[in-house]
Amino acid sequence: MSSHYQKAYFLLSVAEVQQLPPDQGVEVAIVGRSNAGKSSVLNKITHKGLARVSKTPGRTQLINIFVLDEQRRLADLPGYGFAKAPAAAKAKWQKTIDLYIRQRESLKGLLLVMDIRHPLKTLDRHLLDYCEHRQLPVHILLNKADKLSKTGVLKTLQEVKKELAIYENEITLQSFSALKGDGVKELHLFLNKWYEY
Ligand SMILES: Nc1nc2c(ncn2[C@@H]2O[C@H](COP(=O)(O)OP(=O)(O)OP(=O)(O)O)[C@@H](O)[C@H]2O)c(=O)[nH]1
Ligand SMILES: [Mg+2]
Repeated sequence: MSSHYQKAYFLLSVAEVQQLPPDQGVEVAIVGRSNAGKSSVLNKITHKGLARVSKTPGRTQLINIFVLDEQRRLADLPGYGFAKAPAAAKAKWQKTIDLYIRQRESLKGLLLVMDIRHPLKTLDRHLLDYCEHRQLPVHILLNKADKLSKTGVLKTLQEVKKELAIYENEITLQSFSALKGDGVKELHLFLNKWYEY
């Protein structure tokens, strides 16, 4: 059922992990390179207009917390890999994400959003290495699938899957289009498991 997700509402934005809401229940975080479509994915799985979608990459600099119910949250994390970001901002991102993943006990797993045309970039791999180290489950969305043919989508899914075989933590993947809505049902079903709906 997608109704759980349609009820989502924005709670707050924080710059520091210390400002996050109480660490209880289940939290799922959306991560990925700047411009991969994190905010668009969030809108698609909840409702339109929840997260701001920007045309300028690197807009989401804060951790935005959305609430599904008292025990379930979604966190939209700042995007990484924005070439024009100052070094200080990049360092800050790394520190924040590192702290967040390390300390957040309610964090059930990461939704890693990648542009299907540019999967597994260096920073995505760093993040996956880190998640493996911390034994954190990751569900990968190959977003913007509308930009490829059906064959192209299947081919990329296979190639990425092959590359993920080296990881020992739980990693799953699917194609997605925040534009067209392809993959939403599959993602809801997947999230239902993490949220124990
Ligand atoms: N064609 C296509 N475009 C998409 C899709 N998802 C997102 N976009 C576009 O990609 C751009 C970036 O989307 P955002 O959702 O703002 O990306 P983001 O990852 O949240 O970006 P930051 O917050 O800057 O890190 C926007 O112009 C979106 O309209 C998709 O599935 N297909
Ligand atoms: Mg965003």
